[in-house]
Amino acid sequence: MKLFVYHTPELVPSDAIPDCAIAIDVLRATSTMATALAEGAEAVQVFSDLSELLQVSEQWPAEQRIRAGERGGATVEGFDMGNSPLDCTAARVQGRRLFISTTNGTRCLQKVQKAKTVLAGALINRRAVANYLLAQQPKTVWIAGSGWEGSYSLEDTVCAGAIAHTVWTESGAKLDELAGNDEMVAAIALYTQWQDRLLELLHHASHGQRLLRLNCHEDLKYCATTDILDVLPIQREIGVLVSK
Ligand code: 3SL
Repeated sequence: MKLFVYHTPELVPSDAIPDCAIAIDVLRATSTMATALAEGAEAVQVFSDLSELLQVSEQWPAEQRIRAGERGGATVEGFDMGNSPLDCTAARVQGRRLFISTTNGTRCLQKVQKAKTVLAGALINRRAVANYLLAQQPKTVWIAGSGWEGSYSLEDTVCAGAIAHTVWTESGAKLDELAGNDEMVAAIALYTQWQDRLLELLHHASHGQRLLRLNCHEDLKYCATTDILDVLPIQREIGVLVSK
């Protein structure tokens, strides 16, 4: 297995297709998707475009859908919810499809959607993602951070490092056998430096600070917690993720 880390969707190669791609948006899209599926959502369907989301979800029975829209961290007017994982309670999402569009996370998923297997990873389901890689041993794995509008995000890279670190230490592989690029080694270094202070790191992150200004303290706490959900969001058809 070779693990490649890309910090933003823009850095993901367009001229190849990996065996497995993992989209990461710790704050907060992939944390929200994992939570929705863990709480019993039927599926998560992702859109980069808000009007396309409205058009497609309109054809779905109203009582079986929930529409989540986020721009700049805030809920888009007219949508059922924004992008807080804490809003994904069973009472709200169970048996429903979550139609979601966010600033960066849904764009990242779309960038890797042609991979043979597409997963959504976050700190909260790191163990489930790592176990999948350890069991399935895909040859090439791309771990793609969502970043923020083309820029690097600390929280996505530390999560990439957390996944890569688990695979490295538990597979018994040598680092240079496993590393597909320098970014993967750097991501592991970031994770090992901060693994016991992930919440503090999220407070340093520029998007963490943006969310704190929006009073999302509890979201940061939740998204900084590792391995609390045994759920693996996996793409069943283009743009539609279900729980494996
Ligand atoms: O950028 C995104 O996709 C979002 O996750 C941003 S936010 O955390 O909802 O503000």
